[in-house]
Amino acid sequence: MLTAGLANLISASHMAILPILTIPDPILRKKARLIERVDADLRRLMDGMLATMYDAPGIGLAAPQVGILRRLIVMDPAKDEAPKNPVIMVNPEILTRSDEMRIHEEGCLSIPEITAEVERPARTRVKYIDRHGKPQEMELEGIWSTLVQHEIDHLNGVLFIDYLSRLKRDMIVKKFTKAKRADAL
Ligand code: GNR
Ligand code: NI
Repeated sequence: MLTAGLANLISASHMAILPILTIPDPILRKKARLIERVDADLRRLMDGMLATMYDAPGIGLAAPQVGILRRLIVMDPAKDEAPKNPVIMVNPEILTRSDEMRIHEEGCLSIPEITAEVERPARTRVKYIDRHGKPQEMELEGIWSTLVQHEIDHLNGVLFIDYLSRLKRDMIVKKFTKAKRADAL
């Protein structure tokens, strides 16, 4: 007989890849709601989001990007060759941010093929609920600090282009609006 853990791993391996919303989809601008409990349905969504993130490939994914307005994020910034090291956070909250900042060239699966340098706090302390429903706290630095802030922004309807000049942001949004309009013709 399979243990629950193994059964979950197997279901994750043939989990359907979820479609990722792209700008200017209005869902991406909405605030996601708090999650009330960590149950089997939520763990299925976690597995689906991880499978979707690795397939893309990306290093993070927030539930609103797959059309679910709930406060759930998954992250794994490890390089391709490195063993998988996913971190899953339910209802993540930033407790403290360092004064020290870092700049990282960011991309977003909801804004394909666009990257830009964004400056964010270099260290972030976060509290969240884990996959087992247990409260946790974690201190993140480097790429992890950038990434957790990028993902929590998604839960609040904020995108990395919001940190760029209005001119640059408007140009990017316009490009995607036009491309989608052309697709619809
Ligand atoms: O795959 C992603 N790469 C990335 C690179 C630098 C900073 C942030 C990110 S997150 C992004 C995936 C994504 O869109 N997550 O919301
Ligand atoms: Ni993103």
